Amino acid sequence: ISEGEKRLIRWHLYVAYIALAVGIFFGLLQVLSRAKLLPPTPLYDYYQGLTFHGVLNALVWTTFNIVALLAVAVRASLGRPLYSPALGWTGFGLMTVGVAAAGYAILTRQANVLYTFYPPLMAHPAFYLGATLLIVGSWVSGANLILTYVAWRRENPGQRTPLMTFGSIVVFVLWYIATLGVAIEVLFLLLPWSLGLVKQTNPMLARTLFWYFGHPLVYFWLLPAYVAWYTMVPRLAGGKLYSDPMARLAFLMLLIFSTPIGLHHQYADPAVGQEWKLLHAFGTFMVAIPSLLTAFNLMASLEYAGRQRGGRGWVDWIFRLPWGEPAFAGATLSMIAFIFGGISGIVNASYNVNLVVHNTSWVPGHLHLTVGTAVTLTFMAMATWLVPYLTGRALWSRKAALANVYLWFVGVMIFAVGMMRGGLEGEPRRTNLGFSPYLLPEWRPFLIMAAVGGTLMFIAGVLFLLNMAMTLWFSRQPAAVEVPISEALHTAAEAPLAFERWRVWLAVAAVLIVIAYAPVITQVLQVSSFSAYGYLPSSAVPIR
Ligand code: HAS
Ligand code: HEM
Repeated sequence: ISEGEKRLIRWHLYVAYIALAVGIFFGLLQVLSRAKLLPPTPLYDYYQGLTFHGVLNALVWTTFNIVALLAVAVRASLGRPLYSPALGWTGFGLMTVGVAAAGYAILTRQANVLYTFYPPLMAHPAFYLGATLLIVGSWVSGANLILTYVAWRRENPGQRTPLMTFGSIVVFVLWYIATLGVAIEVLFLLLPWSLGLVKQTNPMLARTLFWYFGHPLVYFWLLPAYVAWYTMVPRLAGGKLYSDPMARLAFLMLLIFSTPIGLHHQYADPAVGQEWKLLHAFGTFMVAIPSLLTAFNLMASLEYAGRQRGGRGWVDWIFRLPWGEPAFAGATLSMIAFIFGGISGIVNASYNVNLVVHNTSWVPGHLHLTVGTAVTLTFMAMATWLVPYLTGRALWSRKAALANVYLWFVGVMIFAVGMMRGGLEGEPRRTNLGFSPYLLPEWRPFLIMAAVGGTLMFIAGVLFLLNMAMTLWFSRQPAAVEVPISEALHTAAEAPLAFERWRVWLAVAAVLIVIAYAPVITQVLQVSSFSAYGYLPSSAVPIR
């Protein structure tokens, strides 16, 4: 990998780390403020902070990390240079300008609309423009990886695609399909409305388009972590991936089932019929299956590694795994957190049970176990070899890295239990409970629990950022680090050739999307209308 490529990837990480730093700072303020542990000050606006928190953590930290990690994965597994440095830098430039534009709107309190930006709350046009540029930039960066793959395919006809690249290509194909929804929402509904070209909009149509995008978005976050779990962790553990073909099957199932299920975020919405919500509920159970396959495949891989290291009996192999190695430990703790993230997701997906947890703090409990830990902690863990790999310098502190991953895990388990138990008592999400007149006494212990867990996560995040900054700029000890690429027990040769017929999978995905969404969009257009004026978050008077 050339110096130029390393520089491009490092720049993605700089932006990701700045986003995480600001993002978790607001996370700490939120969790303290909800527990009444923060005095009121005009300097801190809860919804401005929550918008920064959602946007910077869930959209910026993730996207920049994903582009960086997958660029390394594709580059290393194909063993050929990335297609075009110019495309790579253009993608990075567009994404960064987008973040700056949206950041300006949030900083000046003109976009307190949260990371889901539901109308009729209206943001400054710079916010929507920024979101568009972030997405367009990621398209360009994704195109660079896909073109690298196409060039490799031409040079290596008939060869199986390495699993690392296979997973990475699925991530970006899924991303292109998903972002169509939000691109239509922003370009045709929100931007013209926020610019004043039209006065009224259709919130139900906007929400439906948003969640067409919003659910596959969560797999855009998750699948790069799966790439790491399948193709890097077995090697880090000193073993092999149990089954390469089963991993490919899981990626393909996620590709086709992740989009036609967005209505599970809208069970409580009007304008969509129950029959379609139920169909999407069944689809959601289908999309859990590849994650269950993943759980089985990874567990078998970890067991193989533990036994290779001398493990005997039913549980001894677990203790033989390299728990003192930060990259392995962080990624495996992420998997353990994801078991609970997955269970809570299945609770959410269960149509009638969802009515108990919807819009309560249960949902942020779920999302911090998934994107906030399964994904984030995996990225942190992978950074412990990735940053030394990119700089050629040793990790500044292995102890800090270990403290980082264990502390984050302990923190999130406490935080998530607090949030989720509180949610079951009716504790709402998206509310500055510390200043609300209706804080129920039974929520108190759970709010305190979440505050303790959230503070531990914050300390862990600071340790991570400190370790990365020191490694990037101050570590002097040279290190020769390689990308950990796992071998498999059941190899790619056992996978059906049909797995590489991308056109067929795209066609299947398209058919499922049409079945799941054509009647829904028609229905939404029939029963809702473009009649909502915009509101600024600061005022109950509509903007006419
Ligand atoms: Fe979700 C809401 C359903 C997965 C993120 N989700 C959210 C929101 C976010 C989010 C951000 O049905 C909030 C959106 C908002 O702001 O309103 N989610 C699911 C389901 C899954 C799921 C069924 N979610 C994710 C992932 C996310 C994510 C992944 C981010 C990365 N979610 C919902 C629903 C809602 C929702 C509803 C709406 C709630 C509402 O009412 O608003 C499934 O994909 C989960 C499947 C996962 C599993 C777990 C497999 C376990 C594995 C680990 C194995 C461990 C090993 C370790 C091997 C079945 C793979 C072994 C260790 C040793 C030591 C041996
Ligand atoms: C929401 C705390 C890290 C993504 C929240 C909420 C709290 C919180 C208390 C709920 C606010 C409310 O509903 O009123 C924290 C703390 C963190 C942390 C203490 C670590 C120090 C992260 C990370 C991510 C993330 C790493 C993603 C990568 C989100 C998202 C929401 C959220 C998407 C929902 C925002 C919304 O409802 O608009 N966080 N968080 N958080 N957090 Fe975090």
